[in-house]
Amino acid sequence: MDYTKKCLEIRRDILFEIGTLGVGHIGGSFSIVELLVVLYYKHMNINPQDPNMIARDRLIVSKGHSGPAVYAVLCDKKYFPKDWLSTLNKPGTNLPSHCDMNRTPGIDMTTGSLGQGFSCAVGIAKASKLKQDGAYIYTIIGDGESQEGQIWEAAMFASQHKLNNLIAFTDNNKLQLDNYTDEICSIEPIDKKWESFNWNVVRVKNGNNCEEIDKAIIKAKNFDNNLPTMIILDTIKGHGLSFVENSKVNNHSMNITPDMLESGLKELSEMLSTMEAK
Ligand SMILES: Cc1ncc(C[n+]2csc(CCOP(=O)(O)OP(=O)(O)O)c2C)c(N)n1
Ligand SMILES: [Mg+2]
Repeated sequence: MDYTKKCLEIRRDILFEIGTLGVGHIGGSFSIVELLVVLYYKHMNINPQDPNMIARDRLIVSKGHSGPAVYAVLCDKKYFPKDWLSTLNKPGTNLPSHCDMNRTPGIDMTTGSLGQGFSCAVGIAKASKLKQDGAYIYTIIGDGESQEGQIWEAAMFASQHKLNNLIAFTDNNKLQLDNYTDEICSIEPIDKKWESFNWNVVRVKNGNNCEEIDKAIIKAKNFDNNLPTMIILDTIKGHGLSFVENSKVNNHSMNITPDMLESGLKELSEMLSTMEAK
């Protein structure tokens, strides 16, 4: 798997989705592209022909506003046809801006109210343990989302119940809705917080590097202490496209004009061609 190429293609599709609509959560979608690619193309035991396969691995994207990123990957995996991507959040769509398990094949939990999806992931991991089905349950929370008390209630339950089938990620992109997380309500030292809740903790310095993410997941699967694992990914919000990344505090939900869509698609296509020429 050529991770770099796949990430460029996925970013192109996310930009297309949001640019076609004209507005959307592009920053937090771009920061988890590498994570989604490593999960869906290397680690997850899933079957796009049978989205509800028994004992499949699951991904609960608790920061549900990153739906556009998940849709780009699910579409590439052939869960649904490509023309769905131009319907993002339009009336009657199967791709609402926030993840909805009743509308989109491949979405394992309806999310968007921050904090709640993580509790669902913990519940699903507990159910999987009771069924002894051998599945891994993956879940992604945001750094801003980590300010929610509900996260820490679920965290206590997961370690007490020895949910070592649960591998969670914090997309630590340092920004929340309209400012730096540190300036609003800092979550640091976030690794020590998870350790004190009795979780295994792995911190990935470059959370937008597929190889580093892959190593962290392998490490999480190989702990032999029955505890859940939190992988903290130090990411960049809006990573991978210059005008999005440079917008920083303004890239949470951005208006994308037709000109921005065109220039962004051009930038990503040029990066793809440079890569292919090598
Ligand atoms: C309970 C709840 N409160 C507020 C919101 C509105 N909201 C949506 S995204 C967001 C910021 C989240 O920041 P973070 O978790 O860091 O996400 P990311 O940076 O990855 O986009 C907020 C406040 C929400 N969806 N749910
Ligand atoms: Mg954030």
